[in-house]
Amino acid sequence: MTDTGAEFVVVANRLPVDKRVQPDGTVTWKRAPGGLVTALTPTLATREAAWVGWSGAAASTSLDEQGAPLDEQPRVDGIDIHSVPLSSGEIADYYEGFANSTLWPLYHDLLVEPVFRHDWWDTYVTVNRRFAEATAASAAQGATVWVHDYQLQLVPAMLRELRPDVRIGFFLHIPFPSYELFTRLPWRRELLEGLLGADLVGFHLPGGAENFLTLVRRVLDLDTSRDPVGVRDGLGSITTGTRTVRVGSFPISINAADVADQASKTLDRAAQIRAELGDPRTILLGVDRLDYTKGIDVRLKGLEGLFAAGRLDPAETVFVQLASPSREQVDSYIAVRNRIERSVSHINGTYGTTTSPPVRYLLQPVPRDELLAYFMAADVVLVTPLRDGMNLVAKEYAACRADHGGALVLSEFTGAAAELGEAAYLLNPYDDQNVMDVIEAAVTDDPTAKRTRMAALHQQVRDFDVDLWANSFLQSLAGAGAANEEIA
Ligand code: GDG
Repeated sequence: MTDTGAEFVVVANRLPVDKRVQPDGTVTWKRAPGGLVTALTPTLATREAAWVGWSGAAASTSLDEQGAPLDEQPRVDGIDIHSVPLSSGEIADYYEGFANSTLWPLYHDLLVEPVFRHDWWDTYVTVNRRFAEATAASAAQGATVWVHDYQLQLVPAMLRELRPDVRIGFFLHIPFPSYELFTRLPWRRELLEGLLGADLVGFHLPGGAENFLTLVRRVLDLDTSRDPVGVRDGLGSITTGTRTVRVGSFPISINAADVADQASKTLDRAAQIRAELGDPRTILLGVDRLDYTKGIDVRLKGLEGLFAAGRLDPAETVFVQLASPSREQVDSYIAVRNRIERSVSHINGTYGTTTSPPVRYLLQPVPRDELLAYFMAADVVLVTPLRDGMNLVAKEYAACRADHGGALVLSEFTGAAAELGEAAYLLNPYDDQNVMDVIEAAVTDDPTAKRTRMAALHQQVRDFDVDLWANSFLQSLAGAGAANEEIA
């Protein structure tokens, strides 16, 4: 780190690096592949940058309640890494508890019952303060700070108090709920006030931004704009005592050109995958973190229904589900995993043979190149969440298919449906009949119609890529920050 701190600071729950401790005790840090770090690479490369986050492992020493010091600060690929330590108790209460058993289900339409616990909330406050302090210590005078996601909603206000000189942007990667859902939270005021420390609060969709404006107006009694919020444009605004907070919609995307390029190098492996699967007529594919929001059970049920009705032939169809393990200590994740695994073995037991089960299920992360090869091998990719902020898998598949092959089945309840809904095979995951009809259509439709759809999907993700997301957010943040500095 320079003596004066970084001019651009990313604050996210997880660091973009993995820490490895060798048998002799030496520590090495390696860049971890991840959506956010890929998205921000061009921005990080052009400025003196820092990243504040958690390593993913429990701190070995016990932590001071009032805010433990940073544990380590390596520099990896030109980025100053500020590792925020969490004890195993804090991981249980802040991460598995408040973030993933309270906020995650509440913000995803109560797909499971959120748990409200005051002790979890207290730890969320403590950990958010630790992140804010680490950020305050790492940012240069007048720096731009970009805080990410639901784990850190109190950081903007805490940081503003510590460092009134910095510009603060906040982006939420998951849906933002309606007044009726959000106000169940005993800490609704505190969370809204936390976000209002930012100069710009961004959401994927205008709907999330508008929910936020309504909540601020009704819960905090502040003046807000009432016009519809546009996409990357037509920002909403909130007037607090001394500042104007801007509110906008910035749909995240991917580096589509890079994904297409990488995917084009996997064609041999894609052909090999097809052969290894027994060269079936149709390969269907699902790629998800194993999460109850993703609707993995929805697609399994649809497939089973199609086999049962004789509308798809299990002898000619293989469905590959690549599931990466996620939040494995949380009860609701254990439950959905059990449901999925029961369903997989039921389908294979009923419709398979000993040598050719129609479902191939992997519960392990797959290397990036292998994932792209699966996208190239797939005739249909099934993206069927019950609720999803955006869903990058849908965009990655569209980016891979520069050959205009394949077909995308996409749930209406993803953010991606707002942009890809016209050309994808759109379904309502809550309607059993519709799920079966749409999967069947994506398999059996006329090849020319499918190519036209995929050409449109591919063009959409090429035109609206991740640079547009990052640049439009950061430009809006610069404008919002400059306006507030003038007022001050
Ligand atoms: C949150 C929001 C929003 C998955 N399995 C493997 C693997 N992946 C990669 C995918 C994709 C990423 O993980 C998952 O991104 P999603 O967007 O689909 O979902 P969340 O993790 O829930 O992300 C979501 C996102 O934030 C960004 O704002 O879109 O709505 O919930 O890139 O390809 N990658 C590899 N192996 C795997 O096994 N290499």
